Amino acid sequence: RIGNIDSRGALVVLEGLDRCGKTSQCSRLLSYLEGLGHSVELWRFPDRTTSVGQMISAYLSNQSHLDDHTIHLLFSANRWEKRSMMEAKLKAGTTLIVDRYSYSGVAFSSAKGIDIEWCKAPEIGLLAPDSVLYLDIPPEKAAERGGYGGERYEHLEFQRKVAQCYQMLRDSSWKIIDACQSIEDVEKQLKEIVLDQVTACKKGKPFSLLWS
Ligand code: 2DT
Repeated sequence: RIGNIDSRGALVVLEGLDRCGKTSQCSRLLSYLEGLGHSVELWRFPDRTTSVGQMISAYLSNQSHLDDHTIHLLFSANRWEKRSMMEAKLKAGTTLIVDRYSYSGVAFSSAKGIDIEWCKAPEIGLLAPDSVLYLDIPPEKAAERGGYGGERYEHLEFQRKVAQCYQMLRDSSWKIIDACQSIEDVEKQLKEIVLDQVTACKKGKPFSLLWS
């Protein structure tokens, strides 16, 4: 606590289709903020290191088969098991750059035809991001980039459905970034938005919860 404000870290989430460039932008943001002397960590969901995460990983690599609702709840459980650590880090002043979050959870499951409200329900009460950076790319363009790794969801047809489902989740915390631009141009825009959020959270911007 500085004076009478609760200074904290920012919760910044990157979302988008496979091959939109999320992961490399996350690491660029990490080094940028570190360079400015901020306390910052890179997180990703699914977090495959936990026991729930290992079940998810086996499912994604087609080593196991699970009912669509079951895997949805496991993805959500994987966020819930990290929730208290997330809140503690933010309160201690650490900014978290998070590669995928509840929006992936809802977009990928509702793309299979599960009701969107049902998909959102288990996410209620998780921390809401201060900013959702959506790296916008047409599914065809992303597919052209190649390197789909052969995991369960890495097919153009399914990615098209996911893109439509993401559209329905946009709210005021979203910033849509054109991910067809050069890596450097995308990076420049992301840095500006993230630095603004880090500053706002240092000044005591209150937490909010999903799903709002
Ligand atoms: P990567 O590890 O390559 O990002 O792929 N997914 C992710 C879901 O279906 N639900 C979720 O809640 C999350 C976080 C997106 C992970 C794959 O898992 C999908 C791609």
